[in-house]
Amino acid sequence: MTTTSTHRFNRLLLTGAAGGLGKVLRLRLKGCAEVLRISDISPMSPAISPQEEIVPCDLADKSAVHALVEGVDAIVHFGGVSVERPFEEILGPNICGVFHIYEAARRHGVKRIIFASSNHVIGFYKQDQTIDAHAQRRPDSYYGLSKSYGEDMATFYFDRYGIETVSIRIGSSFPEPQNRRMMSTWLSFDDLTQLVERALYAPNVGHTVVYGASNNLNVWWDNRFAAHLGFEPKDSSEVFRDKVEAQPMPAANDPNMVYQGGAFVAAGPFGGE
Ligand code: NAI
Ligand code: 15L
Repeated sequence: MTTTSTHRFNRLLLTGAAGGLGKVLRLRLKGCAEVLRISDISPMSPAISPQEEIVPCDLADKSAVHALVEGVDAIVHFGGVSVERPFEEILGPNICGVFHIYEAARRHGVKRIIFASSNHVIGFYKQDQTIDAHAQRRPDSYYGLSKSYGEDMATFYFDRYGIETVSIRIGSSFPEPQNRRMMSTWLSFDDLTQLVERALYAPNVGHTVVYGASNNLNVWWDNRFAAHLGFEPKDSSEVFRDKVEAQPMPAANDPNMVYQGGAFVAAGPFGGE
């Protein structure tokens, strides 16, 4: 998908630019801004055009994040720990990091943030339940808790300072669904791109929570509270069904077959106690 947007933003910040989704968005968001400032703690490949600014940064470092955010109009915040880890490893990048991003946004006048939240905010719902954005959160991991905290941060900074956020509870965004669970949670890169663009450009989003899934046959998430974004996923995991169903059938009580969050619900405890 190519963007149809004009250069609405002067300078757009993308965090997590060295990651799986960051690499995709780095290429696909370039039409959204005069300058795309990309950042990560991990090495990033050299600038692909003069339009890119590469700014390495540790999200846990408050002053570095404040310098990173200075001069940007909007933030696509995809950086951080993206899987379940011991709490101490999540704390700096995800919990302190999201605070640093919002506080820097306040200080530097940024008005819109797109937050890469996760289905692991609601991972303890069962796969036979359909939930909307108002369903009580049921985080399935320290990682899911950190994303839940990020969503609360977004609500607070909108209520207190008017900074708007779209929190995208991404399902599973990979080139292809990797297992049966992902037949429901899969979000294609084209649909991810469309959703991030809608989130950047839709007016008056306040703090909107939207589930990020493609137009899959069996989706567990109802996006009616995010209808104002105009997100219309085009892809479907159905084209991968034969390949996925060629995998051995897991046991009926395998978390990947029971819970929306899959294996994350069974991770830990850490530390051997
Ligand atoms: P990823 O792990 O490939 O990328 C995350 C990036 O964040 C990495 O490049 C990493 O170096 C960077 N990072 C980690 N700690 C950092 C720190 N202290 N300071 C600065 N950067 C740091 O993950 P992926 O798949 O690209 O996901 C991107 C975002 O979307 C993450 O926030 C993840 O939680 C979220 N997400 C992704 C899903 C998916 O299916 N890919 C599903 C749900 C949420
Ligand atoms: C996530 O939040 C992770 O970042 C990603 O690596 C996948 O595990 C995804 O959720 C998923 O639930 O499939």
